[in-house]
Parts: sequence; C-alpha cells; structure tokens
Amino acid sequence: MSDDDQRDRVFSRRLSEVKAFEFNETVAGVFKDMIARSVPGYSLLLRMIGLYADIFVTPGSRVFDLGCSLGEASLLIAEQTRGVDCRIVAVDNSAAMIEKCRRHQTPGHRIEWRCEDIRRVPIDGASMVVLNLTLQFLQPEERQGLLENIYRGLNPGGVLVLSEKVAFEDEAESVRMMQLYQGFKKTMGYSDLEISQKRNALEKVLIPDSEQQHYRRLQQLGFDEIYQCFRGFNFVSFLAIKA
Ligand code: GEK
Repeated sequence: MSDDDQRDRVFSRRLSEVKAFEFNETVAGVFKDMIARSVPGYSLLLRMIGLYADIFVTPGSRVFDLGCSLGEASLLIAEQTRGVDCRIVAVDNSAAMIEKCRRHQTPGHRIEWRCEDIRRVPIDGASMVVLNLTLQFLQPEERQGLLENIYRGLNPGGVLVLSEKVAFEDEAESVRMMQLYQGFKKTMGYSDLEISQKRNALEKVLIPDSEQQHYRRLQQLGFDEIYQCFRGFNFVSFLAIKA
C-alpha cells in the first residue's frame, strides 16, 4: 500500500474544535480514499473526463485541469491522448497535493504540475478545461471571473467540464437529497460523527451553487451547448461546449 492509499479517518475521533477544512498533508495522504467514498460516482466522473478528452482534445492545444488534487483526471487525459501533440497543465494550490503529483511517472506525456492559484492561471489555446469539484471551493463572487477567463481561453469547439456538489432551490428536494447523501456516506463506511464533523469543517469552505445557477451562468458566458451529463444525488457534472 503506498502512502497515498491510506484510509480516511480524519474526522473519526471526536474533535474538541472542528477547524475549517484544508487540503493539507494529512488530507493529501488519504485523499484518494476520501474522495472515492465522499463523491457518488467519482470513478465514473473520471472515466467520463477520459472519454471527453478522446473526443475534444486537438493537436497543438492545451488541456487545463484546475484543482487537480492528486492528478487523477490529468493522468487519465494523458493516457487517453497518447499520440496527440497536446500539453496538459495541472494546477493546485495545495503544495502537499502537487508534491504527490510530481511523483507520477508519465512517460511520453507532457503533464506540467503547477502549484498555483487557479484564479491567477493564464488560460489560452485550450481544447479542454476541467473543473472537477473545484469551483465550489472559490468564494461565490470569484466564480464568474474564473469562468470568464476559461471561456476566453477556450478554442472554438473547446469544452469545459464542470462537476460540482449542488444546493437545491426547492426545500423538500434539498432535505431529501441531504438524507440520501448522508445515507450514501454511511454505506461507504463513514460514521455519523465523521459525517457531521466533516460537514461542519466544510461549512464555510465549500459553498455550493444550485444546478440552475450553474446552467444560467454557463449560458450567459456564451457556451453554445450545455449538457448535464451526470447527476448522483447532490453532485452534477456539466459539459459546456464553445462553438
Ligand atoms: C479530482 N479535481 O480528483 N487554486 C488552486 N487549487 C485550488 C483552489 C485554488 N484557488 N481552491 C481549491 N483548490 C480533483 C478533485 S478537490 C475536490 C478536486 C474535493 C484545490 C484544492 O487544493 C483541492 O485539491 C481541489 O481544489 C478540490 O478530479 O476535495 O471535493
């Protein structure tokens, strides 16, 4: 078992104070297990990203994986675009995550691992931009600016993959989805204590928009085709194509 394959027990003991969630070394060490057990359909989301790369990535273009964490999406894109002359720029502002990414061997592929803030990354010549569960960690007022930057940097025919945890405008739906999501986490082996302490830690850090907000914003930005390709309880993934 590598040190990236440890079981997530970050919130398993009762904490005297639940601090705001951070992507630090402890989290990076268990992240593979944490995300697989916390996001319904995570492995399917990754496979869908690989499929999109196959369809949309063009020679001479760049692919941006913004908030790449351990680089799983970038590695799949690299695999899928073997033989295509493109560059993959994978960005995360967690030094602990990027340090682990840099250990990956990707012969014949050009993944550039960058420890930077995605709000300041210049984006241009992109055939594909991936925001897989990352936009939700920016302050709500910062999201539009990043998306504008992405839209401008996409080539004609380029795509944005946007996966997010979402909030619900309808109260009854919101309550039901929370119940289902909590049930999902229990089936994945998390205790009630872990679920509630993690929820508290994320409260001010992960602020979800609604599906409608995402859809409207993508439309206003100018994307010509917008598809919701995945939904698992309160997680959705959009594919937005620039004409
Ligand atoms: C995956 N996409 O496995 N700049 C750079 N990185 C950031 C910023 C920022 N301003 N804010 C947050 N992050 C991945 C999963 S995880 C999702 C993405 C989750 C980074 C943060 O450090 C973390 O690694 C990532 O965004 C979010 O496909 O944990 O739910």
